[in-house]
Amino acid sequence: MTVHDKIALTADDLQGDISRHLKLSIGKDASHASLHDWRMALSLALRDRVVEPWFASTRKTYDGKHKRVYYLSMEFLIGRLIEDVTINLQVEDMAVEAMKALGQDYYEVVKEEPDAALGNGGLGRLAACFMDSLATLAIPAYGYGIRYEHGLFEQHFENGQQTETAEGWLAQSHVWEFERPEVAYKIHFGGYVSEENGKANWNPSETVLASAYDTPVVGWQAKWANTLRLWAAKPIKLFDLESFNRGDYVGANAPERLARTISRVLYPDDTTTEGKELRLKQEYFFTSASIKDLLRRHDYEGYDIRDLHDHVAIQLNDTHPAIAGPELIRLLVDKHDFSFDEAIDMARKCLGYTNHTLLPEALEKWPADLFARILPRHYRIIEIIQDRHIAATGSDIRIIEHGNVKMGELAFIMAHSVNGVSALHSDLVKETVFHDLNAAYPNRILNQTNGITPRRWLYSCNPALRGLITDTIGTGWESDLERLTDLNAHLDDASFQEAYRAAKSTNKDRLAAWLQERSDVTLDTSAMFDIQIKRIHEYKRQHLNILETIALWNDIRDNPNGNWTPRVKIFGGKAAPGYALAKSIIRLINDVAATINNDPITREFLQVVYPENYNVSMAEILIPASDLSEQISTAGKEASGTGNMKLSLNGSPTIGTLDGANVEIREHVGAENFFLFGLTAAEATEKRKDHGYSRRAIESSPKLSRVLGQIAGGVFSNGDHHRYSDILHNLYEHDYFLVSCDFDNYFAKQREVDAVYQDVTRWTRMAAANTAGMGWFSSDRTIRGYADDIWGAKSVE
Ligand code: F58
Repeated sequence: MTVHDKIALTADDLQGDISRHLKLSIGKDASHASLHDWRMALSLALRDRVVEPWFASTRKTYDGKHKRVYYLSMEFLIGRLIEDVTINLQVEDMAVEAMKALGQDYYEVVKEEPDAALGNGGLGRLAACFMDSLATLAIPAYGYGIRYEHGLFEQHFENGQQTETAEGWLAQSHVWEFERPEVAYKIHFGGYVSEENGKANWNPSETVLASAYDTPVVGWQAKWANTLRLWAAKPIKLFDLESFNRGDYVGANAPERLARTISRVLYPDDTTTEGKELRLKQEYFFTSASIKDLLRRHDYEGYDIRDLHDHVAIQLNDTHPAIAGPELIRLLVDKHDFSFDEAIDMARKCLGYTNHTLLPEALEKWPADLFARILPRHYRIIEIIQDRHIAATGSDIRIIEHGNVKMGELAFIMAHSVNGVSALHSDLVKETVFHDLNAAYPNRILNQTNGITPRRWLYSCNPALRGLITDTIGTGWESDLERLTDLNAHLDDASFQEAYRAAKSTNKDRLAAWLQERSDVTLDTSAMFDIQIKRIHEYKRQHLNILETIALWNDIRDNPNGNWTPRVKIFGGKAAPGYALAKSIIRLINDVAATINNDPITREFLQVVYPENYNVSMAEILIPASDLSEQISTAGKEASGTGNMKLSLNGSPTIGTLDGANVEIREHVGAENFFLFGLTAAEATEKRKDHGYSRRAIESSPKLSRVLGQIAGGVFSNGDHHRYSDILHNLYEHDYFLVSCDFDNYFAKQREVDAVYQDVTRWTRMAAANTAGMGWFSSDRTIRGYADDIWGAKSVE
């Protein structure tokens, strides 16, 4: 049975459904319908076809008594959904045809959809890829998160500087979701704990409702569909009638305003102290609702609470939902009469924890007094967990220490398994942040190297390459990505190479047209497209890239008749609003772009572009068009990276350090197809002991000294000598991220890239070898790893 039989669809049916929804659900006549109306109608028609597989999956899970996975994540960076669904249902051609018959351009309609940007970066996008793979593998699962009213801020550049405005994806109705007013839980905060007959009783001072909204997530070829359940905060009392009647109209709305604040906005970072309380409330809010929901389901299905771990696997996506442990214990002890030992044991059997960072500033901790004020019962439970942990292991690691509650330690101690997200990162997790806990709980730390969904990150975003792959090795690779190794037999075949180049060229043309339309910027599509797209952070070293760009500019100006390889340097990414140095780096990139792009001497060889507001949809245009992938973080600092995987899969060799998953990418695509440079993680650690290393490195590099001198001299800031003193001071005096030490090596490696790029055959082979070698990085492989090693969950097939 084909997927089309299964969902009973022809282009005619789809056309009929779209027309019907336009009229009956949207209330518009075709002659007056806007692009937006057509999008709503198309989305609803597609959503209809997801419902059957969704119900069928729920029934099978229930009937077969299958274990369910609960993926708790503060972030799900899903992007647009129309294409996702048409691809997974395999109805793209039909949708194009149906819309055409209705006088509409499917691709224009698709572009009208706002991104669901409920995440900051890699961690949130990983959760979205995991949802796709869980559905594709038919593993019963729920994603649980927050239905933020405002997703990640929109980024603008004013005089090259980042400014932010609120994002408003829910300003239009979000047709993919189903509101579940009947599924709502009371979530409490504050108050005090009393004791009655030896039982603790939490008397909270504040209560809000967590109300569920479900989005079906359909897998490849609609074999299975899971649910993404997002919680919105609502007041228990909608309206204060008494205040209203007194004429206090503002006060009358206070309960609603207060409650809604909790799901109002996605935190762009966790570095600010303001709003800490609100963030803690957000974390508890969605975690508590999710735990209550899964317990209710367990009970509804008639299972014994003592068998919870046989039916439930809860994965904590970083520490944000780490309160899940204490919350589950609280419910087991206070409501189900478990002893503390039994409850701790049960919670641990259900919980897994994924660590995504080693950066100390990103490891969550809460002031103990704040924590105890908002969650008094949980605070007490954490003390008990800590006591039992110390008694059982003799470890001197504490959860509450120096006036802080440390969420990493809590998550670690409460999970039966803790994983890092690349081989190197997992090793470093053992050696550094959780060194002592690893000794106390040997074998608890595992590795699950990240992955990406090939449906979105190749099939959907790169139709040109998709076509070539299918023509060359047939279908099946979409859900068995390691089949891409079959391409290896064709790497030296001239006609394959030509077709591979043609596909890349199509994608570069598409990017150029997009940029022309969006920002009136013209790109030379014969130039190398060199791309760095990710959040702006010192450890990711966008400044290394822009310093190298300036050095290259200098060299070209010194020798304008040299055999230069034309390059377009493309940057994309946002800085956390409170992260001053990252914002300076953005400004520097934009300033350098303004200078270089207007230089008639270098213009044909070098261009710098930085489109504002990088997001998932932009990534889908940039990634297929990339020739060179910049993965240049300081070794030991990028936990994994997933953009590195997307770029390499789409035929963009990496220039990179031995960091995160770069290490494994290089192993899979072959060292000869990867441009390696820079200190290793161990060398970086050694280097930092070498007092004054950065000044020495700068002084011994004529190129870098010259570049920094130009910046200090105001070459890129209209003579303003101080605009970049923060970056310069940082590089000369601290340079913890070793930009100065890696600079010369990076510059030299870039010139090697230039040379290889001129050898068209060699370059094409390299690019195609990247595609062929990347199959292992499918998130299907990652999810199988979690299912087997952590969750004990099975595919229902
Ligand atoms: C990222 N973390 C890692 N955190 O940096 C990246 O190496 C890895 O590939 C990815 O996770 C997936 O494992 C990340 O994206 C955040 O966005 C935090 C969210 C909460 C606020 C602070 C940033």
